[in-house]
Amino acid sequence: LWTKLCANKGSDVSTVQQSFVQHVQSTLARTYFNIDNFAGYQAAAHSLITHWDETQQHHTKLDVKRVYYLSLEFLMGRSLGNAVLNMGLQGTFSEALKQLGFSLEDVIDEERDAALGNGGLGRLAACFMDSLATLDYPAWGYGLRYTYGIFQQKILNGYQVEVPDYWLSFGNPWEVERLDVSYSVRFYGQVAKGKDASGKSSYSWHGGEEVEAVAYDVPIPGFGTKSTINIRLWSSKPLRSCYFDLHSFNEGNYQKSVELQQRAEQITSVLYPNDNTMAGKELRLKQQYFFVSATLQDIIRRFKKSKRAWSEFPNQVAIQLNDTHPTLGIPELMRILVDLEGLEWDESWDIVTKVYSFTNHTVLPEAMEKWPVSMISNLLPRHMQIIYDINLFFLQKVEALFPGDRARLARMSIIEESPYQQVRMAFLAVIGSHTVNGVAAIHSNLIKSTIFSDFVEFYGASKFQNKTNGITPRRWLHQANPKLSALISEKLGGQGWLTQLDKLEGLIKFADDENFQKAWMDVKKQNKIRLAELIRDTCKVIINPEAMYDVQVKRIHEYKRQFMNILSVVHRYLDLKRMSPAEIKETVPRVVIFGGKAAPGYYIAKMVIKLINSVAEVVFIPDYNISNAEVIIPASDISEHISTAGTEASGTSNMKFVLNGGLIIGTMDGANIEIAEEIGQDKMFIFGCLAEQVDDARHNQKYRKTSMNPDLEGVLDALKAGRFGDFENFAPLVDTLTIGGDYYLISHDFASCTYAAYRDKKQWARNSIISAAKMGKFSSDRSIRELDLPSHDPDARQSRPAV
Ligand code: 26V
Repeated sequence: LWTKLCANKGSDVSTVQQSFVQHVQSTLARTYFNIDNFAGYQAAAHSLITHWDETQQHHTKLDVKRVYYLSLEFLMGRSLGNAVLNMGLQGTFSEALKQLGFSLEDVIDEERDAALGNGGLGRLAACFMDSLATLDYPAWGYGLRYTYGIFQQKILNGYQVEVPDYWLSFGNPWEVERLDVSYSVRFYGQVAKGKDASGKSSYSWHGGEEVEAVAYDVPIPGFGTKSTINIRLWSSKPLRSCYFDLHSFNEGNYQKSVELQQRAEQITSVLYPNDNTMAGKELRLKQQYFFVSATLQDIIRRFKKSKRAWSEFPNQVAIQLNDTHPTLGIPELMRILVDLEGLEWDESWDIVTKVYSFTNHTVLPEAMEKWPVSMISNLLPRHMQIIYDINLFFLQKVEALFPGDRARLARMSIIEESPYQQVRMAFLAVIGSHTVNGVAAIHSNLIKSTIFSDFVEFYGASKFQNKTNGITPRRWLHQANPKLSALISEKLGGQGWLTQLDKLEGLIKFADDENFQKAWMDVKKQNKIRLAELIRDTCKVIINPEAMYDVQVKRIHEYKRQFMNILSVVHRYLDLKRMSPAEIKETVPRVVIFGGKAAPGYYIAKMVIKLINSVAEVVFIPDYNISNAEVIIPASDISEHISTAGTEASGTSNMKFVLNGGLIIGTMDGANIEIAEEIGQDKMFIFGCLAEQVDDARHNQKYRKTSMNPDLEGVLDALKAGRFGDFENFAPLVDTLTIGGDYYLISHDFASCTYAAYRDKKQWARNSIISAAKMGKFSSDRSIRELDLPSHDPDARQSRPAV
């Protein structure tokens, strides 16, 4: 009977409507005459997720090895539009809602972004989940359910103001609360040393405080498959057994008893908004341990159901660490195996290193996670001992291979000694993993020759691999740019390209076809009008869709050089002021569009925002996020990816822009290099210092062996003359170029960064088409296939039983 009832899932208009109405009435307890677009959104979401839980049972039945993607960040954006497209229900939902008096678009617009991430790293995790589901991998994502996502950015008087993102205030229909899935997590306390039955030393960690981790599951439907995978997000709660600190309560100290409860909830309260800088706060360390403790308990509980021996754990479990943030999972798994399961150290270490692999996402020194030994000893005393032991056994092996090389031991030690003892999380991650990967070819080579060079000598090069990032074409073209998607499908005779992106190459033969060029550029024009409307509504600025749109949207950081971009805008403006009317007529009208958040404590980045807003005729779109990115990216003619060579590990928006027919201005950095390899350098505006020249250029800049670029000097003079408001404001910014030694080489790269032609419209259209057509490599499906994960499930590829 159950099977019969569960199988009763039609995907026709009337079944969708029945489900919708049922959710309005019973889930939302509303009536049809009292339902607005927001309730429409909620009911639609509930209708979609009702029957999503079959893939797990299927994988359990198949008893397959699973891959676990551990990430402190998932930058998902909205889900409704994506879900209907992935499930092939766009037409049905659109019609079903229309007949009920709703527009699907308006209903989609009611959803708030799930913004549980900072930028590239969090969005990559989200793209990977889409690909894992689409490719039918038996995968789980694990993360934290922050009560507050990345802050909302308001611009007041040109300055960034941060507003808390209380994204759950009206509920979240996409999550399933699993009160039955919860674990307790310990902090602080003591380690007791004892002896086990055989007389061997044993350790137990006790005391301190405990909190509860409760699971919330977010289903991720694959595109064109019935596979749905899960992201399991943990929320912290007070331990069920001690909702009140009874002792305090009995003493009449009500205040204190509630405090404990609040301390527990604080753990998953807020996403740390630093991107590429390490703050070193104890609460962040707590988040990381809370996360890995709950996740490993869950993974192990699932493993134990199969009643296998521990030696089989690596045949059943693969864990990918998204940066160093979940690295405490390494000593935590050791603690579980040695202290709780009674395995020998060597046997445990063998298991651990077979299970973990680690992705590095940055080489910036300020982003490298290091935690004070004193802090870890206090918060996680047993883990600190285990880290010391891992280090000891590791350094003994280094010593055996390189006898007497004291300097090498100091360089490779997990513990940095000076100015005070700190744990180098990246080294712990390398030592505890079987493979390490970078996120673009240049970056993977760089980590081998810089931060991990000693480890390459020790382990051999094959442990260090490259997995160039990718993006999901489902969200970043099909969903964000429906008109271009339709045009491509029409030309290629179907939607096969959405799961085999290499098929886009089929467009090349139309690159010179004038009708196709026109259709292609028409779509761009419509997308530009859509963006002009967004800018009108959010910035109260009217822009001209005939002008070239020049876009730089990404987190604000000195290494990304938004400062250089705005200085070049001022330079072109000063040039225009000098030109005759005839000359001005020859120039290409250009609208320069910026967007991006600065970390709240990053003073220089915030001043860059203020400067951008002080230059008239430049648009700064507030609160750059996934949802407005979906409008901005398809509308760009040209976009800026202009980091100092060797600093941007990969970048992923560069891929999104080109896939949507935008050209790019970029340096030879990150994935720009591989994009150039695929589409041809001639189709990009490439400029600037190469990575291998950076050291020399920096040296020369710092010791003033090269003088400042004269155009740049002219721009700084205009700033100093107060052309863009009180100079005092901007003095610290200008100082970074002078007394700061211009570390990011703005002067060095300034001459060549300013111009891009847009005059020959035909040539532009051709370049745009060919570039997009050659983006096949940059699908996140390709990245996932390369990750060498447990094999996927060929039986899952049947059409989805829908609602
Ligand atoms: C670092 C930290 C340090 C501790 C506090 C919280 C926090 C949050 C984020 C980060 C940044 C990690 C590095 C990162 O985001 N890298 C970016 O990764 C993208 C995906 O691989 C890549 O495309 C970008 O180039 C790279 O900057």
